[in-house]
Amino acid sequence: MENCIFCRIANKELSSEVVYESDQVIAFRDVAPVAPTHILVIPKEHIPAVHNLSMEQRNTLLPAIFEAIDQLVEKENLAEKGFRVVNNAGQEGGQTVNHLHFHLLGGRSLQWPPG
Ligand code: D5M
Repeated sequence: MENCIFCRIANKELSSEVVYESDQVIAFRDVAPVAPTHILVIPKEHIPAVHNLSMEQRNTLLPAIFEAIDQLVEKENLAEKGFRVVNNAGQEGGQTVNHLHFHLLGGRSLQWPPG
């Protein structure tokens, strides 16, 4: 989608530190990390937010996204100490980029509840 920053990253029109890529998914380091590991995992296809996924996309894309997360947890050595997967949806959910993405956070002790 034109003017979508994450579509531009997925299309390699905008540079980013890519840490994982498959046919359907790309993952890259967040430009403003809030933890030692802060990776964004996104579908290459433009989907605005998690509640916009069609049933077919839920069955195909979500497994592909969680396969990426699984591999990144291994690669970043996050399993032993723990990590967090976050999806912000909509304005009050804290979503600032309207292209579905999952934050993978780890490498420090994470607090709960979020603000
Ligand atoms: O998270 C959106 C996240 O996207 C936020 O943590 C900053 C990050 N971001 C924004 N632009 C870029 C680029 N160009 N590269 C890497 N990361 C980026 P949200 O859940 O929507 O608040």
